[in-house]
Amino acid sequence: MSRHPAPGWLHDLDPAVLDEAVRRLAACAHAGGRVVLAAHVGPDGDALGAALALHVALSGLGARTVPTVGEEPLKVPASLADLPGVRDLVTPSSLPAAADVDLLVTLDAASPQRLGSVSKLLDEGVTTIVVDHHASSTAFGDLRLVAPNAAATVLIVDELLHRLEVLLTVEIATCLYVGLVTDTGRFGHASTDRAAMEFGGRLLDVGVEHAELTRRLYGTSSLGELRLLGRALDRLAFVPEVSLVHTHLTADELTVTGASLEATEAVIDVVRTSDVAEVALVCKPAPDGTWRVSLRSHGRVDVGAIAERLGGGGHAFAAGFTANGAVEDVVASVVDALRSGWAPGAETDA
Ligand SMILES: [Mn+2]
Repeated sequence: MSRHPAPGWLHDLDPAVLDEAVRRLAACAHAGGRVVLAAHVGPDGDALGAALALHVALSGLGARTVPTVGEEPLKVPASLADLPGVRDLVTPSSLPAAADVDLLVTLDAASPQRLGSVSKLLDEGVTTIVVDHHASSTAFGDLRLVAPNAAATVLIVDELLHRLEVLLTVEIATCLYVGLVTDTGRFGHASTDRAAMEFGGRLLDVGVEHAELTRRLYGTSSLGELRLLGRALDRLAFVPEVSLVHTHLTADELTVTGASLEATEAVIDVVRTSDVAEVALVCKPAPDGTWRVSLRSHGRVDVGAIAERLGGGGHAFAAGFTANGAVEDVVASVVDALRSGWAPGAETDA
């Protein structure tokens, strides 16, 4: 049943827990049970791709699946709006009561907080399978499939589907591919390994239209988004002492340019290309008045550790946290964290 060769990240998982998760999912599907599939709030391609791949596959096996994101109104990034199953997403207020849910599967969410209001199902004791690849994952859930060495959560989902003997359709493979290509930075991040590359190859074999998907994910910007990028780049600042390049956006700029909050996600991808800085930081205004702070590292600094210290989380090379107050103070808190020592361990490409 296992792949040739078995992917290295598989060693992160407890085989007994993996078997039990597969057994529960199969039993639930065959009994027509109800499974809530929860992507994290502010869903990215990996979270949404993982949830929707499971949604399409498990519903095909007979489960009554409820894919969801723990926030409303539901905001799916435009680049992900055409994913198979996206129209089936249910808002948290329309979720079934805990008593009517047989299983909760959380996807790419490192903590209950990342589940938004779906976390109430956890609190109410619904049996929960955690599927994730964040090393920072907190100890929640009943069956934990957390593989920090997996380049994306969709790889773990693929393993589950393989063990459930689900044949990948183009629909399922498309969801999985979007998770893979976004979380590996188009196969460019240090997390990209042989398992990720081979997974991509298998998905192409299924018939994923990868060039069209990549164009939709990365190759299109509205005028508002480009203007927003201009504003952000215009106020770019460099702190040589800690090798940090940083910028921010204001809520007014979002309004004036007509760009969506999701468009701000693209800013960090440009800022991080700076050739002088090890770490990139972008502060984005969230609708609730807080700052959503994105951090990226080229590999010598563990920005996941810094984000965690500031109340957030993520990976060694890509992380984030939420902050209040003046943007200068937010930047100062990161400078302080960086000044207190280069966080070790990121260079191993784990
Ligand atoms: Mn992920």
